[in-house]
Amino acid sequence: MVVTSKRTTKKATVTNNQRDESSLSLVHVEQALRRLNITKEEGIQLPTIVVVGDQSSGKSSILESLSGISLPRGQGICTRVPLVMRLQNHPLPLPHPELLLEFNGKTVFTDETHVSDAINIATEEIAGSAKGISNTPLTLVVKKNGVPDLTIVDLPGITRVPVKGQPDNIYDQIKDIILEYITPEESIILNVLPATVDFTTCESIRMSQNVDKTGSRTLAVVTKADKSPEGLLEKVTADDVNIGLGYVCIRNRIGDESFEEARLEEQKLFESHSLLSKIDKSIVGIPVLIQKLVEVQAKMKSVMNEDDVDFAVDEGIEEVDELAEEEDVPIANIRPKRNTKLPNHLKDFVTPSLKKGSKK
Ligand SMILES: Nc1nc2c(ncn2[C@@H]2O[C@H](COP(=O)(O)OP(=O)(O)OP(=O)(O)O)[C@@H](O)[C@H]2O)c(=O)[nH]1
Ligand SMILES: [Mg+2]
Repeated sequence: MVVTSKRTTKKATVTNNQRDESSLSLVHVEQALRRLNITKEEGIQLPTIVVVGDQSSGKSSILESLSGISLPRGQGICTRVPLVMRLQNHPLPLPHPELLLEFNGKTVFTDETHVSDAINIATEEIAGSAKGISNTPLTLVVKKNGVPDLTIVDLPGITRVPVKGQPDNIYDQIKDIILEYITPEESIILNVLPATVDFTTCESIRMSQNVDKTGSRTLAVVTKADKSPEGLLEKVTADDVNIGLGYVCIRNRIGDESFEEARLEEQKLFESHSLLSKIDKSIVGIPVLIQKLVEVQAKMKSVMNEDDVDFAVDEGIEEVDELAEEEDVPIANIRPKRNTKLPNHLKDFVTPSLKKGSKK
């Protein structure tokens, strides 16, 4: 239904388009393709998962847990530019995943050991060395055997009070960036809520409710379950904040733990903690979160009728092809690609209840 309205708009645009307006329409087509998450190299990546939450709520840690790749994380403001992580399954079991960063028109090849430093260097180049933020995104492509094809955007955390080196309007700047990413109806909003706080006070809830009133494309991820187990069961059962896609409670990697150690600790925590073990196993743990994301993504994709998507893509290709001729830019074929496998580093941790749940 979303695409239908787009289809009408786009048709009109193409019909009215005059060749002497080529630069204007190139911008238009590029914007439309970006909205659909189509890139020339990779084809369609629908839909995008956007991670939002208050500062230090554990957003980047979630991306780490999903990808098994170390990212900058820590206390105070850490993520200062949007990080678009494109997880892509590699058909062959590589000894090391292929990692590359794209920003400011540059491509930087990196590896698992250096990726976190490379992101910090790129962030400084984009947003300066103080604590300011920027809306210029950094793209991290991760090609790894066994990962699900997901595009996940990590955003700066919401903060109300500027710290030294931040402009007075830091809150508005962050809010604008978040709204830009969560407003398109193709975005799945992953709302990160630390177990340590009262969910009704979370600013990210208010923002997502503004653009997704029924919560139909909002999934809540409760981090730091290890830090505040008291009352968590009640909080996720009460659902005071209109989370349509439900909750998943997790424990991210802490300190220097390896990803495997972290998953074992998480598994132990939800199995044996006197309070946390009472939470239904179908809403706890990183493997459950991945399974849910893959399912939600597939469901949203099926809602967006294939014909409509193909129509939009073909229209986009036609338009871009025409303009590419004028601009002398090579355009690769654009086709949907999808993969719904669990990452290798999580396969051992899939609980029997999850396997049972996923058959439903
Ligand atoms: N104990 C515990 N600590 C966590 C958990 N998740 C994240 N942390 C810690 O919380 C701190 C903040 O984590 P980040 O992932 O950087 O948080 P963020 O939301 O990305 O922060 P900003 O980008 O600054 O908004 C780090 O020290 C993490 O190690 C968790 O599940 N349990
Ligand atoms: Mg972060």
